[in-house]
Amino acid sequence: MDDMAATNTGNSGELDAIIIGAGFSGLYQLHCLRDRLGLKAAVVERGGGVGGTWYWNRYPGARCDSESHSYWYSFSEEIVQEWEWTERYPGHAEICRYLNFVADKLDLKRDINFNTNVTSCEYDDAANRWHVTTQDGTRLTAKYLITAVGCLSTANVPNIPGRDSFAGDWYHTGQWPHEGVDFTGKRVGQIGTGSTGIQAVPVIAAESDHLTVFQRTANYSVPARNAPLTPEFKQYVKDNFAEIRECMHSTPNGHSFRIRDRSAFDVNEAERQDIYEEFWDRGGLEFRASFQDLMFDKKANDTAREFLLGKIRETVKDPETAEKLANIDHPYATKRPPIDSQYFEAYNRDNVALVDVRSDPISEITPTGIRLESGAEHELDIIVFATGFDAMTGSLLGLNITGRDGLPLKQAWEAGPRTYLGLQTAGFPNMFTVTGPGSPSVLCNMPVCIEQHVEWITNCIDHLTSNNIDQIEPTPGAVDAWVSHVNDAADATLMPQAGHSWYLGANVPGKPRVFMPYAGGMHVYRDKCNEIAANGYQGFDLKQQTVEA
Ligand code: N01
Repeated sequence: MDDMAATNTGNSGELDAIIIGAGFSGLYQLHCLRDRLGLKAAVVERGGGVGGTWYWNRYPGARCDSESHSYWYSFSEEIVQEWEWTERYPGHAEICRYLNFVADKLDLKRDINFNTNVTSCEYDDAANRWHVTTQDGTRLTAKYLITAVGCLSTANVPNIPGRDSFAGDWYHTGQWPHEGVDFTGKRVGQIGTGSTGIQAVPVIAAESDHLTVFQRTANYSVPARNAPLTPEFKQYVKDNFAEIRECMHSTPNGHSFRIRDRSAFDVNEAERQDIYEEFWDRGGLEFRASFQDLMFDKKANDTAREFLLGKIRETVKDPETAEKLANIDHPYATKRPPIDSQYFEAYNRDNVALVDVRSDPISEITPTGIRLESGAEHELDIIVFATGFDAMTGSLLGLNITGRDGLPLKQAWEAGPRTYLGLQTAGFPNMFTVTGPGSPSVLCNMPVCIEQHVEWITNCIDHLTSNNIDQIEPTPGAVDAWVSHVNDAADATLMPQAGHSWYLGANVPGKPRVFMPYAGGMHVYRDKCNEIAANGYQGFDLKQQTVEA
């Protein structure tokens, strides 16, 4: 068990609310329902400790791409003042320490059932209750079900023929062993060059005998420029947190920087290059904020693309490898833009090779390595799958949720997720999802959208309780209108142009292709949610139930 884990507290029986997941969302949701509303609430968590995504993602180089002073809870001034981050971007271990600190400070662990897998969640129409069953047969019952399972928590391990015949060891980055992996003297193959793969490459390259990277889609990356935080910066954050929070709450992506209010064509080419150089030197996700039209105008985006491709060619010494890395098929930031620490530089090492599996796909995994369609073989001792997640819907569908009249969520979402505000689905009364599909979620700095959702859900439940309302559920019309608005918001950006993106579900064979997150901006979304609540929960059906005698 994890060293920071708590024991299973054995919460069971009849509750007001069951929360699934003990990551950023579930912890705050528990605090709000239990300590603010005084409800009887418990969390069910499959991991042995708190952390959610960060409990599992312990792969080499795992670090958050949001800056530490924006990647934490902002609801408590006391917590902000007591906690101190050490680096510009927090590593996974520090994030886990932070979440343990918060959980202990708020005394949350006593109401969390760790090491507990949910096997089904069933809505009982007659009783207006949710029954949650766990793998040991325990049944918890509550009026409200809150799924706080994260957007990127179900590993996507591609079913490549022969995978189970591999005589070496293989790992998925999102299910990394807690004891770590010793790469010393090993020939490692890594499949995948998304945000995770790009973080892992330099670290595995330094620790292993040899690393072969299997790249299907080449990717842009901007240096993170991680560094220890200075005492002055730490003090600045503590002294100015209200202002920092105001910025995070009023920007489309929830970061602590603003998107510059200028077009890429408001400046001449030389000035534009200087601006890109300045943002490149500054490092991080802020590069995307250098001009306001990068996500909307293909020509503007092309200017960023050319700059970034130039950087790859400048950095990578072998021209053939540089061309493979620069052969990028989508506009910049239309897939989640990675940031890195010496990613392209790693290809200048003698022990790193790049294999383009777009032109020569993987045909099978053999006992000794990976074989390509051309017949080329790569002998390996370890395979690392940095192949991402069944994002946004995988973990929700994995809960085997059935709503009114036994309707499975899988069936309701057969053609893709259909929610109102990402918060609720028609036919699933009193079930709320934190950062669900149809909400800004993964297009926003996660703690910001998590806090907004948790607070909205808390206020909503408070409203229901205070007004003796038994049930809330969106109307089918409100769901239809929201789904169509989510599509329109995506279509207004360049993001749907990245055909292979997990935003569209395209990375999982057979998954419906629907743009899942809400691309209209977190600030816009926040206002909409507030307005809907202020208008008496417009678009939701609020019912007093006639309970059978
Ligand atoms: O996953 P991905 P990820 N054969 O899906 C390739 C967040 N995150 O874990 O693009 C060969 O982006 C796949 O290729 P393609 C962040 O939101 C956050 O890297 O499908 N290749 C791609 O290259 C991020 O976006 C932080 O053609 C295969 C890669 O595997 C999200 O997690 C840090 C393949 C998967 O990339 C997911 O990132 C890290 C196959 N069969 C990640 N299947 C933070 O800082 C897949 N690939 C918070």
